[in-house]
Amino acid sequence: MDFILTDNRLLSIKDKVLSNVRLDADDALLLYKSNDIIGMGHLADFVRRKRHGKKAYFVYNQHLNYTNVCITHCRFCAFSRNKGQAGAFTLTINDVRKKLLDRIDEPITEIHMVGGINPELPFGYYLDLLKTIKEIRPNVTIKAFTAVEIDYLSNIAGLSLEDTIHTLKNAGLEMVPGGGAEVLSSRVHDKLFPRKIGHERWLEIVAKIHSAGLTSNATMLYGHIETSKERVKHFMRLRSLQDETNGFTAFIPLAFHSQNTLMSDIPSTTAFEDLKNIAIARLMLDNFDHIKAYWVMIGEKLAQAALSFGADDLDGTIIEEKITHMAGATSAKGLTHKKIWHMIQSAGWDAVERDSFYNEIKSVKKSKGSPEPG
Ligand code: V47
Ligand code: SF4
Repeated sequence: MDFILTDNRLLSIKDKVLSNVRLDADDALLLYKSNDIIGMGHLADFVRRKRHGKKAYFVYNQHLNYTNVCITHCRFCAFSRNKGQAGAFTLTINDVRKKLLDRIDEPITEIHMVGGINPELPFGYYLDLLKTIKEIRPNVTIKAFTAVEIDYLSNIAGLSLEDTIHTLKNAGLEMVPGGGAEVLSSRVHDKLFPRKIGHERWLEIVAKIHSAGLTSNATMLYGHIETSKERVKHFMRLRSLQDETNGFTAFIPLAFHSQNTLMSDIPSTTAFEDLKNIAIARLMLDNFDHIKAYWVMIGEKLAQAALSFGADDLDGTIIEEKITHMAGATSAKGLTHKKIWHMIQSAGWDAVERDSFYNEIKSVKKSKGSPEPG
């Protein structure tokens, strides 16, 4: 296999990739230092094709944010509000019911649900959320509550983490989204999100989620104050936990949007940086099956290109996104099934609709005149 590398420092990484040798932290740092984005993209694409061939995945999902009232005050967040502040909201169980019924005719397979840390809500509310979703849509997978929310729920329920996870699972929780990890670094934690759990607790909770038989995703919020070294440490921490539990499904790099946050002076990430993070994630996280290019954060067009830089998944239809749009995202708030399918096919990949666990729902080979589903 011939690779075009313009940075000769990447030759040793190429040799490792071709002979299936795990990259180390120094390799990752070198990749971050290098400007050879085509070279590293090519290597990441090689790894991605070995795993998934020409398939590129998406899911028909609906996002639900049950509250944006939050006492955690992360500096990077534009979504949260204090109780009573303009723009604050908390959905009642009936509001949730209505949001689900509004879309009941669409073949949604996943509900992605997260919210702020709102001290007004009792543990029973969270169980009611899960039960209501299952009552209205018995066949969807509920991917809900980050490790941060699960930590908080165990406090208010007065239960051990194990019992909290077990109770949520019995009420319908099937998978946990990757948020709340931010950057797994004490320095970044202390500066940006000191009231939220730190990396040790995040990893501990995720390990418990996995040992309870639930899978989860992992994210990394990049493009603020974190250094390359801290990003690399983040990858190494995730990779070692995955070696132990094999419970992670996908990794999702999240590009920081600063508008309306306490860090609004930080400029948007560049396409160069976004693609680089996707490629390095694919090369470093050799025990993660999937790397998602989250189109909401990097935009539809760049997400399409990211499929050739190591990503194999675009996430989904979403329908109503709040967290990134309140921070200035200019992407659409949701995509139709047809549009996301077209994004993938027109980039030269075979679009595969999947469920939350990457079981294939519909697979359409690109061929002249093949009808678009949906
Ligand atoms: O944890 C908050 C991030 C995350 C901003 O698991 C911001 O499939 C950018 O975790 N700019 C929540 N990011 C979103 C999330 C997620 C999204 C899509 C799919 C999955 C999955 C998980 O959003 C938070 C935080 O890291 N975030 N504010 C901001 N201003
Ligand atoms: Fe609250 Fe989450 Fe926003 Fe932090 S990122 S302030 S925990 S809603």
